[in-house]
Amino acid sequence: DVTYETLLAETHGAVTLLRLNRPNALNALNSQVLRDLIAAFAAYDADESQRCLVLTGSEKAFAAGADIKEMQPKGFSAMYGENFFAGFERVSAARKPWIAAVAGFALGGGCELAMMADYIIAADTAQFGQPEIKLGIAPGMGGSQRLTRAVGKAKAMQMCLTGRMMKAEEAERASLVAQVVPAARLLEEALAQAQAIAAMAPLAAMANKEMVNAAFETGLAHGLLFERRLFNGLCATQDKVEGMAAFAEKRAPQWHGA
Ligand code: CO8
Repeated sequence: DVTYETLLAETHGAVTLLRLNRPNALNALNSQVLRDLIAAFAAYDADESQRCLVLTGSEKAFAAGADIKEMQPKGFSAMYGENFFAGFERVSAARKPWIAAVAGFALGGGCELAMMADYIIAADTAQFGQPEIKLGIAPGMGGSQRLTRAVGKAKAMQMCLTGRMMKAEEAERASLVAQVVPAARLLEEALAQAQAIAAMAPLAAMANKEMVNAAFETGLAHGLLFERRLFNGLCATQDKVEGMAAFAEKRAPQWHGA
């Protein structure tokens, strides 16, 4: 298992588990966390033995936002000039599937990081929010866009303008999270789902992810065409032949990843 300064990484068979690990700052995201996350996600995407990833935090906080103390001295020139926090796109651009397992606070950049996941599983203790307005700023890692796409304008606007937090149960009702589970079972449940995904044909997993994501980038006609092209493409894989043969023969498939 690799060690990062701000991240604990373990492998559980074909599943990578990453835990944000800055307990003294409620996992606030600073430049080091960003570097560690980019490295860990690059390693995951490149490692053929790894088929799904779970990103989690602590019981108290997934992440309480970007690190306010690091941002405090930075004005426009520094933020724009350094392209501060550039590179987070590489986390959202992971080609392979990943799940955010959120307990406690997911605020500001923490909420935005969770929303970069393919989906979120929340503990019943989870609280989501975009409280940036209280600091005289606004979301900067995708929150205004991804939250609005997830929960719609009314709730996104209310959360961004008032900075209020949304608890797990409401987050599930509002489709921000796929599922809420008791806090004690969060990791077990996320890892079980990740193992199930990891056991699927890997090209099919990437294609499923890619086509659902295309729904956010295209109109319906192009999205449907994109889906059909990928679908037809998958029909040229060995794993399609194997998957259908295994079904017909009432046995478990043996994936080739090809
Ligand atoms: N940054 C830095 N340190 C933090 C942060 C943070 N976001 N959140 C908590 N901490 C630190 C606290 O300062 C405290 O440290 P210390 O013990 O040294 O004083 C420690 O973590 C524990 O925190 P609290 O004592 O405050 O714990 P509480 O349980 O009392 O409160 C809260 C928990 C409610 C979560 C509270 O900590 C809080 O409000 N945190 C800030 C939440 C916030 O405003 N987040 C948004 C930050 S802005 C942002 O994320 C912008 C993202 C876009 C960046 C784009 C760049 C291009």
